[in-house]
Parts: sequence; structure tokens; C-alpha cells
Amino acid sequence: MSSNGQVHPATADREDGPRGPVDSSRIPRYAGPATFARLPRLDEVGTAEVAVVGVPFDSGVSYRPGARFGGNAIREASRLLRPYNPAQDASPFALAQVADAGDIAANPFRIDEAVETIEAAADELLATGARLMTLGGDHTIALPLLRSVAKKHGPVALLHFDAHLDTWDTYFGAAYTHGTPFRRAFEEGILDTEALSHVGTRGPLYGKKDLDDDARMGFGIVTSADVMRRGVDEVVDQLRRRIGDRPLYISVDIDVLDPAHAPGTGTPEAGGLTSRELLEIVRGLASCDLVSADVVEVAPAYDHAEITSVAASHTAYELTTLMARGIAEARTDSEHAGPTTAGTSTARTSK
Ligand SMILES: [Mn+2]
Repeated sequence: MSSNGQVHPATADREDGPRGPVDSSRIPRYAGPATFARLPRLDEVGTAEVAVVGVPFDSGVSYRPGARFGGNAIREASRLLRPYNPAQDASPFALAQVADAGDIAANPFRIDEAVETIEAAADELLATGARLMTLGGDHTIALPLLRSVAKKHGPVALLHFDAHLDTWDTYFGAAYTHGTPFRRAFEEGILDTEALSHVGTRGPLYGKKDLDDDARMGFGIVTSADVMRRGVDEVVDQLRRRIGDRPLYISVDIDVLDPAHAPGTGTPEAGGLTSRELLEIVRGLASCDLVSADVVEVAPAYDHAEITSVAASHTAYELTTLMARGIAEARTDSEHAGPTTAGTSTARTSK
């Protein structure tokens, strides 16, 4: 992203801890180019502990296109996020350096090449020590992201919020689509099959075999109706038991939400979660070792009044907070283990 028109010129100095968002009491929230949560760009801070990265790719969709515009819609809707998260009692941008890494330039005409490009770009960011908070893009992008994360951590636990299973085999003979990433990931052995869960599943399938295949891969399902009947706390307990202390990847297809809460998406299904339920389940996973996450399938052309992108921006904020808390905890543990220089817990505001 260009710095032209930037109203908060970067400072190179990071010695006082993470650089936080632009001060919205001094510079109006609606001014200047949008980065996620008004955070600095990655090139302004050098390295980040959490890199927010866009993947404007939607050539893998089976129905409505448009998720290529999702990342920037989420960034625009994230202007109203504030630095303290009371639900998790944490200031994520002070606990860790979070920065907007811009977009991965994936080829819209060659899906195979795009998948390779996304994997290589994710490898590069992960190699710097960053965790990824990826903004989609359609769900195809989860496969290269999981490949990259598994190279670093080994097979990962997967928590998949979605109306759909996304473990179908092919569409029109194509292996890489937004309905097939988790079957490919299973086949490649990059998922920990003891800890795979779908949450929010609902809607018609092609046949019962879809569910049989999915169960054979090791997935457990918490349907949208289960969340309603059993409640958030019980669902969170079950998920946490299943995940344990494994490295965890969370993939959120925004169509997990009811179309009332997320109309701007490619394959909407009635009877979904509320945004309140989704945010509460995510917050409940604070003890888990979240190594990276994505929020995908925001298609702003079908949105109204930023309903969908606001929900997505808050979801990404909660996920980012989980990662920042994990990073801060790991730092505290290593400080107790040996004499290292302590970082401060306050983020400076970008001027
Ligand atoms: Mn999906």
C-alpha cells in the first residue's frame, strides 16, 4: 500500500514497545487510507508479531463472486475498532506489535498459481516470526495458509466456523475451490485429525455421504442449532477439550453468521449464528494456542450498511486479541525462564 496521502507519517523508532493505531481523538477515524484497525503498515514498523494480511482472491467461488473485495471492506469497517478489548480485558496492540502487511497479489486467472503464491507469501511472513490474521478472499485461500502454518508447527488443530463443510471433493473437476480446502488439507496430512471441528454447519447437502466423508476425516460438527440449544458456554467447553494445547488454526467463513448478520457473502444459508454468538465463542478460546487465523468470504457488493464487514472486522479483532495475549504470555514465560529485557505493556499511538 502506498504512503501517499498518509496523515500519520511513520516514525522508525520502536524502542518504547509496539506502535499502536492512529490516535482517533486527534485524527478523525474516517480520514486517511484504511489499514486494519488504523494500525501501522508492516513497512512502517519493520517486523510484526501479528501480521494482518489481505488476500484479494475469489476465483474459487461456486456461486456469487466478489470476496476479492472483502479484505479492503473489512479494513474500512475496522476504523471504529478501539485499542482496549474489555471482553478479553486486553489491549491487543500494546501486548504485541500488530501491523497491516497489505495484500498478497494472487493471480485471478490461474487458481493453481494463486494457491502457490499465497503459500509462498505466508511462508515469508511466518518466517519473520509473525502469526497471520488473514482477510479473504474466498475459502480457497485456507489451503495454502494451512500448508504454510503446518510447515512451521506440524499438523494443526482446526476450528472451522462455516455454514458449510468445505470438505467436498471437486467442482467441475477442479480440486482447488472454496468448497474443498479442508478435504485437500486432510489428504495432505497437514491437519491434526484428533482436533477438527466445524461450528455453525447448516443447510442442505448433496447427500448423506457428505457427512459420512466428513466424519471419516475426523471432523466433529457443532451445528448452528446445537449452538442455540446447548448455548455458547457448553460449546466452548467442548471445543476447548478437543483442541487442548495443540497449535490451533481458526478459519472463519463469515457465512457462519445468519444472513441477517452477514448478508454480504457468496453462499448464504438461513438459520445461522448471530454475531454475538460467534464473538462469544471466539473469546472463550483464550487458553488455546492460536497460531494463525483467517476471516473469509466477505463479499461487499451484497452487503448493506457494512453489516457484514463490521461483523468480520470485530471477529478479526477478537482473533487478533487471542494471538496477542498468547504472544504476551509466551514472552512472560520466557522472561521467567531466563534474564531477558522486558518489553513495556503500553503501545504508542501513531502520530
Ligand atoms: Mn467456506
